[in-house]
Amino acid sequence: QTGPTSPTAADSGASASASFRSTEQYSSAGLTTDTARVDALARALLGAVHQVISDHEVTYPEFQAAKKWLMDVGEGGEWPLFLDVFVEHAVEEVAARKQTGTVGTILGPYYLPGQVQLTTPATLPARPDEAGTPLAFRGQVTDTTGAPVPGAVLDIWQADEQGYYSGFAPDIPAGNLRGVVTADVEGRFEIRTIQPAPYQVPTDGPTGALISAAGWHPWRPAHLHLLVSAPGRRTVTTQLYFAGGEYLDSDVAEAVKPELVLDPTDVGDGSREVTYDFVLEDA
Ligand code: MBD
Ligand code: FE
Repeated sequence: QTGPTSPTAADSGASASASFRSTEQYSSAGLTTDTARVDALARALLGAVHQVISDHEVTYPEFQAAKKWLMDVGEGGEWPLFLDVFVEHAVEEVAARKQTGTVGTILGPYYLPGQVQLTTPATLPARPDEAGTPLAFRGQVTDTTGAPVPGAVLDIWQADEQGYYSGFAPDIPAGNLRGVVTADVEGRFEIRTIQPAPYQVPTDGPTGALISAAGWHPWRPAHLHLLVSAPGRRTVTTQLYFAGGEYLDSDVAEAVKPELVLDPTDVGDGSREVTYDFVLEDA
């Protein structure tokens, strides 16, 4: 998947790093002054690394190759990509142990705050010639008792039919296939968009080099990203996938959960529709 409009790993890495640094919400929230916690985590992490080196009899050339690769990930701006693909799912699974309501999954590196605000029924910003099967996505946001949640907001972003995200690929207008949709007074929403394509980790950067050197595949199944929020409720960060789609059972980011798979029906005019309801627990 390369062509004149393909994002380079370095460009999308730089954008993802800039986006992460500028998204206040995620900047310093994890900083701790708890020395015992830092000691425990740093000791365990380094201990795990030492154990791998010992168990696998890692050589000096391998150590130097790893050092170079780590430097390349940083210089290419790929830490957000690498960490969200290979590590975030484990953090999310820990957080999920204490959650009820709609199942969450990872945020990923391509969220951008401050997108166009829309009201249901909403059509996501798209190019006049946007390729892809039109999809009408409808549903309702309720609380854990099933009561409608007024004032629910769905912040949605997705790849296009080539698997590229606006803001992280050249030649896609800013804000394309991104929007912040306010539901009606009963939490009902309708969002018109297109079905995204699977996403491929850029193969020309260090993350792609590792994937290829290890003989893995670089694909995520097609997905919609959502942040679903409402006053007084815990925001759900999730993704929705498509039944029958490629890579559902082998997501490189290990972020698929069976509860999150949509099965849209053909309407008959070449478009598809699907209903998915969200449940938000109390904050
Ligand atoms: C994506 O589109 C994504 O959702 C994740 C989690 C990682 C890399 C690219
Ligand atoms: Fe994604």
